[in-house]
Amino acid sequence: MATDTIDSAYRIAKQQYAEYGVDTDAVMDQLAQIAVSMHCWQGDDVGGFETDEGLTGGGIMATGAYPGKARTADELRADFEKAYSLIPGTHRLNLHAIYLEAGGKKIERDRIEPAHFSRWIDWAKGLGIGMDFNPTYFSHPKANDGFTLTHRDEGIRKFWVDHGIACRKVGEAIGRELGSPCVTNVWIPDGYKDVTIDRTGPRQRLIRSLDEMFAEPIDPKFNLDAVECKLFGIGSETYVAGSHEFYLAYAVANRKLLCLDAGHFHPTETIADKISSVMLFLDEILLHVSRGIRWDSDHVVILTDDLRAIAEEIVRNDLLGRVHIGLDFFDASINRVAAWVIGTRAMIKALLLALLEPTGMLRRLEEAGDLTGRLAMIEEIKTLPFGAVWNQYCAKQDVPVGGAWLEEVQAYERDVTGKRG
Ligand code: RNT
Ligand code: ZN
Repeated sequence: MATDTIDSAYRIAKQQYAEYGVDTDAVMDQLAQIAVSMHCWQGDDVGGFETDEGLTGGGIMATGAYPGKARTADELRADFEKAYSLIPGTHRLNLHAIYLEAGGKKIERDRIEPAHFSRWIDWAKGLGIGMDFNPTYFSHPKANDGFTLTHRDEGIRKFWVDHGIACRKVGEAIGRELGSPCVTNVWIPDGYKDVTIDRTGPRQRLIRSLDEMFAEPIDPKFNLDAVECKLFGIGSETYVAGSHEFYLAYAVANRKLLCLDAGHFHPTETIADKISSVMLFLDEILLHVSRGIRWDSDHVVILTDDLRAIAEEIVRNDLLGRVHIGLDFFDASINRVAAWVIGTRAMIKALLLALLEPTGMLRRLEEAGDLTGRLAMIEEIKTLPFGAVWNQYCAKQDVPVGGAWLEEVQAYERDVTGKRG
């Protein structure tokens, strides 16, 4: 798009928003401060570099066979950089433990060390971005029967506790090195496919495991612990030990971050409405912004009403400093670099829309009991020229405006990802 067109459209948009008391320049400055944590696992279908087997077990699945997935950490970093160059703002990298680089040596999960992630950390330092981290409780022989931190076998349970402890140390090192706290998020698949008699026992063991993992205090300047709840998974349709009630209570009682994944509730249950409740009892939370279709399918995030509602709750309640926004989707049926770009740009668009909302006016209508006016104005502001501000923001941030980014991904596919065997 021609710079002139972008500029003149923006000038008109700025006036229209000003009529509602919204300062679009200030909004763009504020938006530039928001870092979204981009998950590494979209780049290779949650495979990681520990083995060549890819994602096995854990009740999650990447479907599709689009060619060109990253096969090495170098390829994944290159793909990430390509995506990153097409997304406005400064964001973060969210890494799973299976993305370690151990120089071809087999490192057991309870033995991982910050050194195995030093190339990632150095690379992030070079880009000037923060990092988040995740222990990996799936794709492993000791997780094959569907149980990890809740395992009845003390040896196996201990192994996974030690993995969690090792990962917190990696998180601490990341936070120290990069000068920005690393959110280390614990998600386990543990649960039963069918009718479950003892729903309490696994949860008791989970408390014990978490307490053991979190026993050593780590400076929150470097590492923040999060726990992620879930309703069900493939193979754990009836019972998941780490349910919402379980982790909400655990997080409140132990001052941990709660991770709310948009795909982890009943299909019509959304996470936006949960934010204002849990933030009354927790200091900080983590979001896994995802898009479930009929189940926890982890479709690429797009600008849906659900996504907008999440951003609105964060912005309306002034929670940008306490809510960590992470993405969690993995689609193997489309170009993976494009998937990152589409999903992350959608998240940023939702935040921009929320920041552009004349919330003060809507709030006053609500407080005055003018519910007709509230609904009427919510509908009216939907057609304000948001796209002109978005284009201007992309131009200011020096990334492609509109669909121009797609050509860059296509060229990258031609020259790089498409050549991978
Ligand atoms: C699984 C959880 C979890 C994973 C990642 C890969 O249902 O959402 O966050 O998607 O750890
Ligand atoms: Zn998740």
